[in-house]
Amino acid sequence: MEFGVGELVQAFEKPSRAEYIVQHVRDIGLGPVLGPKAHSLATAARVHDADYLDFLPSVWARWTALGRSGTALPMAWPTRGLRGDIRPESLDGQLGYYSFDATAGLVAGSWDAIKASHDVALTAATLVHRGERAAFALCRPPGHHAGAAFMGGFCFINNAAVAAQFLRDKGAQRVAILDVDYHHGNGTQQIFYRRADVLFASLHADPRQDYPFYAGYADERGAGVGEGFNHNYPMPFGTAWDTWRVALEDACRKVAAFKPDALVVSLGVDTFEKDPISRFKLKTADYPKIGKRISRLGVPTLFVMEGGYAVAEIAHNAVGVLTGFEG
Ligand code: 6XA
Ligand code: ZN
Repeated sequence: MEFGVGELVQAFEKPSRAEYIVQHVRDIGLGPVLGPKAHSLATAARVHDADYLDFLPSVWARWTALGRSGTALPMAWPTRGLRGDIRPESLDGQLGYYSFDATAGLVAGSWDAIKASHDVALTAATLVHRGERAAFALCRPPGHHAGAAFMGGFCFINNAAVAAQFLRDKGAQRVAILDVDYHHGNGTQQIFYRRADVLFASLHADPRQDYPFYAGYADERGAGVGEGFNHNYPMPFGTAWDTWRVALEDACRKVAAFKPDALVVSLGVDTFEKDPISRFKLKTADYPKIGKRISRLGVPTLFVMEGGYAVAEIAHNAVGVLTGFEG
């Protein structure tokens, strides 16, 4: 469940999203479909704080030990003027301490799904490391809103960030992350904000108008040695392909100038005109064009699934990017 307008509603981020996509991949014979191989959290610990990674698997047992059921959700946050430097002992306090919103609820199977999603990303990243031109990590839950020590926006572990760090640790000198989801990848941005070895470029809804509201503005360009390695392209409600593609072109030029050894694409298809929670106007026919442009970068590419909630069309849109990439 998640907070809807005035009530708790069935979550938009649901299993059928991935089921439709994998079925379509099989139907068109896009490539072998592999299950995830279990990985340790060692790479995740290089982009997330250790205490946050200890907290996540503990939530559900602690929630039920309090006699609760339903969905574990935070209800208080250390906002401006409060003591964000203190980690409370209470589970309710810690849920707020480790989140930036109330849209990352946990239920009984959540940790297993979070860990499996992380394993999917690392299994696919390994294929790219071993020389595949591209691989697709069909992750769910998604990851790009998760920061070093916070969850939010259906995200817990930042799968794309873990994969990028993995590729760095396996020898890639520079890794670029291109985030084409409708929402700003605020977690990914935060994780790499002070680094020059991982470039982050994100195309998304203007945070003045849409979630995540408090990050994603064009003047966020990185800090310290990372200054100039973060690029945001906020766009207004109603943005369609003719405008969106100009931002994609600019972002791809930034990526090319960076000369990355590997590229991670945070692939959200909630830019779709019929997406139930988004306000861009991309059409199904636009998605292969995204893949084609990314392919022209000529960089080994890992696609990591993020958002997209128009379930009937999600498979054609997400897989459309991949077939456009394949040419
Ligand atoms: C919360 C919106 C969460 C956005 C999730 C998403 N009302 N992120 O698709 O990419
Ligand atoms: Zn999204």
